Amino acid sequence: MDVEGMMMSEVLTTRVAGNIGIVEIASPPVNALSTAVRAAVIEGLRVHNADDAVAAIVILCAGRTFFAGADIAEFDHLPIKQPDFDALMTTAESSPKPVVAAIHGTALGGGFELALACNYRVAVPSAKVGFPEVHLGLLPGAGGTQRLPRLIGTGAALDLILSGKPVPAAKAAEMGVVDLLAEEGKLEETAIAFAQDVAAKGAPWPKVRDRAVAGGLDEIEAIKAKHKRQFKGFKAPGHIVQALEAAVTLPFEEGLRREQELFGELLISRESAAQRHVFFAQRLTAKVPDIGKDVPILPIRKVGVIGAGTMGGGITMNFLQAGVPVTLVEMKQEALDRGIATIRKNYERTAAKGRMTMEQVDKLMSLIDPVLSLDALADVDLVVEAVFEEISIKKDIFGQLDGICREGAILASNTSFLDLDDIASATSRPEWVVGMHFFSPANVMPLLEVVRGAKTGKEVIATVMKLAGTIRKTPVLAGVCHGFIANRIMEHLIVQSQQMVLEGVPLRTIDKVMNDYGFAMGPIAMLDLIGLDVLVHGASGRTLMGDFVAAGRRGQKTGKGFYDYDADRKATLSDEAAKIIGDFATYTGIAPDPGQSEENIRQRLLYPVVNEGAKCLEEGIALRASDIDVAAILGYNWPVFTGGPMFWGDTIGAATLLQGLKDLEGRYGSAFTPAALVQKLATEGGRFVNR
Ligand code: T1G
Repeated sequence: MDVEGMMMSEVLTTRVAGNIGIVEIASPPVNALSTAVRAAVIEGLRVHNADDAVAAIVILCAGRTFFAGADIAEFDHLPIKQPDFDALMTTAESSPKPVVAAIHGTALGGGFELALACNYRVAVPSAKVGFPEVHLGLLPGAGGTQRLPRLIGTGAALDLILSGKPVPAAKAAEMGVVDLLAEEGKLEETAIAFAQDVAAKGAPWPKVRDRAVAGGLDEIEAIKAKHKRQFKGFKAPGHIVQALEAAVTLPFEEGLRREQELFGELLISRESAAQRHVFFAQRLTAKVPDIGKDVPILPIRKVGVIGAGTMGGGITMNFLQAGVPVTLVEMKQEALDRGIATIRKNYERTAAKGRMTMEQVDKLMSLIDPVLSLDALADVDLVVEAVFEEISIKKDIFGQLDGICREGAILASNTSFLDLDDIASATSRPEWVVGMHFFSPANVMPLLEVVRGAKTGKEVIATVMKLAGTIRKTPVLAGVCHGFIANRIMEHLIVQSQQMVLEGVPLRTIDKVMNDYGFAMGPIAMLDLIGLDVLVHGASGRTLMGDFVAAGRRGQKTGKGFYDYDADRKATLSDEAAKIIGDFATYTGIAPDPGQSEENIRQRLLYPVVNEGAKCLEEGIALRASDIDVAAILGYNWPVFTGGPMFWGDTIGAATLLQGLKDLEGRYGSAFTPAALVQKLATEGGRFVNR
């Protein structure tokens, strides 16, 4: 449709400013390069190249950002439709008139690649460019691995692509990626003026493809070493290296073809499907079906944290970093002082690494109001209780808060497994009580389980789910049960590990099986890291952990637990630990079975986790299977390239899972009794994760 010399379509607007043709795309939320958007850009370029009045072309986007990459969802529906990315890049790069990319927001993935296929790039300082594909188990598959090294050199290009991190426009300008920085708010006019200049200067206009690649294979080796931790279990980093090697050794067109081959292999890989699942899963968790945008979000201007120990201190730091003042309550001055000192020490350690200035440390610390009485919480908007995991203590505190806090204050408990409804019953306002379960260290681990009590109000849930983003956490809604979601499903891995240890399975074999699956740390090593005294808390009767603790073997923190640890925390086997295990095995009378196969160990550790996730879905404890995956990945570092326990369960298939559980149930009892949902999916051929 032609309106005042403009061609409008759903996503494309072409207009002319003087002798400059503008291709404007509007495809919210992030102008992802879907098939329609690719076609629109090609059409816009065609229109302006056919218009004799146009001397140069500017490509820009409406809304919050320049193209933020491919439409990731499109990769679940292969083959990629025409016009594909190669058609788009070729059209831009072969334009007879100079093309300028005008970048704001985040030009990522294919968006960055389109900018590199243009002759020039103009950006505002707040813009960023980058290749996050590695986080999706992919590589820049539209020429990025071939063009970027022609601009910034092999090593810098490989580093940027392997890191997956965005680069601020000013840095990109220093690197030669951005040709001109525009003033904020003046991107379009600056890009138009720049285009007029280049048009006036006349052809030829530079093409990235015509530049030589600076830096050889030696640079690749050096950067590979820097990123070596990334390679274990992941497929994309190795393919990215091969693509950069092609850029160094092959002519441009052949390098493009090699990149396409490597991209195609990744696109159909299980790892990429898993990582793309996690991308969407993490953005789904905040959506609660019965809580719409009409439910009010309450302002959280001031927070109270009760308990200045490890958890309370970490929780406090989350709010300080979001600029929210915290009234930190302890019962004794000495504990309060210790808590404050620990927070300061954490920040000073960050400052020592150059990631913060001492002025910023002091500013953050100034947001803490340390107090010794709950009465100081009368005016806070939210209280997060982080005291000892003892129900009577928590109920007493909530009973006091009921009489102290203002009406409309949210009362949250950081309990990791106690009954939130029981805690809420200690107040006259259970609709204001919610669980905010952080994972240790609370200022680092990204998962926040938001526990919805039977009476928790919708605005409380809506507010806390939104607040999670403010304190840079990913929220997962959980119902009330022992352990909520992450601890509940992962408890099986800990219980089965101990059982196998008592059956005589070598510690290192158990850890190796989980390392091979993709966990950075095996379950036995993890127990030593958590601390055996922490795990023994609340247990009744004699336990293996209790025997270790009695022998002074509390884990890494004491230099000895299941393993012995040297000054570098390197683990070695311990005769003393072996004796403790043997004595306890004799005490329990457990039948020795030291020769279990690695496959049996793997199924015994992982199948009950998936099975418990199925029970969480059946009971409504978790909203969706992908939430369980996010909880396991962010709470326990479940290997992201498997997609998480439920996505992985789908990968092996419900029928295989069911048969495996039945076999295990026959040998090891009811811990492996298949959930009804597993039986149902096995019968129907269904999946846990449906997107
Ligand atoms: N595809 C599809 N949907 C996307 C998307 C994408 N690339 N990026 C964001 N969304 C959706 C997201 O699911 C959410 O949807 C909404 O947009 C807002 O996102 C060919 C192969 C751009 C920094 O990996 O990093 O190009 O929940 O909540 O916090 O070689 O989104 O509202 O329904 O994250 O402001 C490479 C991924 C793709 C960029 C904005 N590009 N996106 O963050 O918003 S592969 C990426 C992001 C590729 C080429 C290769 C972020 C953001 P909903 P959001 P945000």
